[in-house]
Amino acid sequence: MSRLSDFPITQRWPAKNPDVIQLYSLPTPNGVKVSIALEELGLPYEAHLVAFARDEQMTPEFLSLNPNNKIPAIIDPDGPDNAPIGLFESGAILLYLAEKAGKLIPNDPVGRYETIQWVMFQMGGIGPMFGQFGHFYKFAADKVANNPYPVERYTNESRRLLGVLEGRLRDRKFIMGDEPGDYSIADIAIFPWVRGLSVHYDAAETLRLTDFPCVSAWVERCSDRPASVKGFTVPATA
Ligand SMILES: N[C@@H](CCC(=O)N[C@@H](CS)C(=O)NCC(=O)O)C(=O)O
Repeated sequence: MSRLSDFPITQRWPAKNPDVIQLYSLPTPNGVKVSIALEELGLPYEAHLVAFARDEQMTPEFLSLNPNNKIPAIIDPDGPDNAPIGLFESGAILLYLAEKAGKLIPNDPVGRYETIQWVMFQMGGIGPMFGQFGHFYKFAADKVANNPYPVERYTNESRRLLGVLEGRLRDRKFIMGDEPGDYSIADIAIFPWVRGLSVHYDAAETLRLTDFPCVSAWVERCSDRPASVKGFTVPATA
């Protein structure tokens, strides 16, 4: 598609500023990864709310951009070869934005692949496992009231993953290193999910998060950044 207006999603969510990146999202742990990255990178963007309460992720317009009916998704009107590019999957979007801006990912190949490795650790481990934990522990608790197995399984798996992070962060301020410049898309991919264990699932006690002091200090460090504070509120839900 050669113009932003060629993307059917723009019929339901029209662009007020068609020259900037269009973000289709909701402030969930997956959604805020992208708003936080956009804020950190200083890339201009326009955010559109995809309201789950109205099942908007299932509309033909949204599915035309992401057939997998999940936020976040973006269109960059100024993609490769000066043509618009549409993308879904937050890990792919983070990589795209970091490489477009030349920030939040190291330039050297080893550091770059190491960063991608930790982004994938979030995409394949933290996201799906914490997500299942939250489902059974909070959102579908009534459905498993007589069966402790799902909560036990995902509690154990979530704690195991937190242990992996604790090991990584024991001697580093950020996933990729100790310097302020080491803050990367690996941090941005992971910390909103760990924050969500308390903020979205109220599970700090059940998961005994005090066993992971380096992880907790890192979540605070990342959450306090101005770009994170702003990114948590995008798109506005009211
Ligand atoms: N692997 C995807 C996961 C995205 C995802 O699970 N998004 C959720 C919100 S956090 C969603 O859109 N759910 C709507 C649905 O499943 O209908 C990514 O990282 O982008």
